[in-house]
Amino acid sequence: MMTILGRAMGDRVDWQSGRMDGAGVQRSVKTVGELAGVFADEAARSGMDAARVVYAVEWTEPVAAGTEGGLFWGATRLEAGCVGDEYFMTRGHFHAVRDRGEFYGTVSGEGMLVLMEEDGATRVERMVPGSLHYIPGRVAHRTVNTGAEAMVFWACWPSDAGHDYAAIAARGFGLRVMRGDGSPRVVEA
Ligand code: PAN
Ligand code: ZN
Repeated sequence: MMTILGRAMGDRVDWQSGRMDGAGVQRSVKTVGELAGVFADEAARSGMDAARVVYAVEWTEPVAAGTEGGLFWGATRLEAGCVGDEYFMTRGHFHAVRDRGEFYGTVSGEGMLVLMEEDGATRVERMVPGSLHYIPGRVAHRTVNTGAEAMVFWACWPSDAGHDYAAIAARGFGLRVMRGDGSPRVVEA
């Protein structure tokens, strides 16, 4: 007896590179020039090549953004580098619908996931190939590449989560991850 399998959605993933392929795939790139105010050393940032890519995200939205009960899927490729002494990182956000959680799973590179509660309490988790991270609702999240290679991780988040960047622009995270002597330094912001 033969089982006829259902057809998967048309999108494809390349696990290692984090690249996706397919009609539904969206892509967003953030350059040094687009990250004003994110890093502690704004003078260092504005002196860098504004076109240099810090990170790129590819993802698929199988249902419309805002749909309750759906999921989005995608990968972030965060390049290696520093702004002054601070490692390249994502802007970070709370989900606009605050109680929505998320999974991250690292495939390559090394870094840190910075997690901040609504009261500002901040902690970090090490990201290494194979590390799986559950980000609970109401927790802001940012990733930092502390290695010499690009860091790639996959993510799955609710389609109605949305992204609140304004809350982070206003107050930042409680910790910053800086280049240290031999190993990264996690310092109070
Ligand atoms: C991720 C992030 C991605 C880029 O897909 O959106 O890593 O980071 P910023 O959105 O903070 O610029 C995610 O957490 N989605 O919810
Ligand atoms: Zn998120």
